[in-house]
Amino acid sequence: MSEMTLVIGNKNYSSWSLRPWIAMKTLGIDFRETLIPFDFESGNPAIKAVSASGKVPMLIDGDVKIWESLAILEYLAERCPEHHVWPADAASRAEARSVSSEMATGFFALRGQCPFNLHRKPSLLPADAALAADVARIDAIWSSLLEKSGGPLLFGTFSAADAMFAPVVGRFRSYGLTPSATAARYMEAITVLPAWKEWETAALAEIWLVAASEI
Ligand SMILES: N[C@@H](CCC(=O)N[C@@H](CS)C(=O)NCC(=O)O)C(=O)O
Repeated sequence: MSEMTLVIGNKNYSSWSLRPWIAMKTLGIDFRETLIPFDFESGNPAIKAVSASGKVPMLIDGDVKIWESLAILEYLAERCPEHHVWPADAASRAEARSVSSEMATGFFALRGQCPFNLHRKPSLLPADAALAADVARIDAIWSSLLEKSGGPLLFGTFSAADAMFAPVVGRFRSYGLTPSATAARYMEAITVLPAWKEWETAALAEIWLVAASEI
């Protein structure tokens, strides 16, 4: 089998890229990485040359191109079943897919107001009801899953659901959003993952600045 390539954006800013990347690294799925820095002023021509959607991440597996982070995770689950991308138990798997879809399609206040930005010096934004509601819902998801599984990750060991929420952990930290003690323990469990550390170190070494994400 040929090696897969994951095309990603700037590690400091590309929350969607982090999702399949941290999953592949943590689950031990081999891949080559191609990083294309954002070039918003020119309309990201280098990304468009690779990805018809104009967005990253994109996984390339021979002739097959897969985009949309959740679709990439599903593709990996089928292609590499031995790496257990989703929880083994059917009920947990269904729940993991539910919270992952909720993440992929929601939380617009958090996503809009708190762009992923690892080099941001943590500070609070003005209080906002929609943002507070997103934080409360995420906290409730994490807390109920952790209570059920016993942690340290949402379904005990790492799964695609953790990949989907890892960038949220980054946002909570960068904007000083403080969840419950259980959720705070989950944030700790994500940020001690070797893959998280590797991504963060690379992000902090980047020199590109995306003005729209500097809040
Ligand atoms: N729904 C997509 C979102 C991908 C996305 O928005 N990627 C951003 C980077 S984090 C991007 O490529 N932006 C480039 C642009 O909008 O021009 C996914 O799940 O992969």
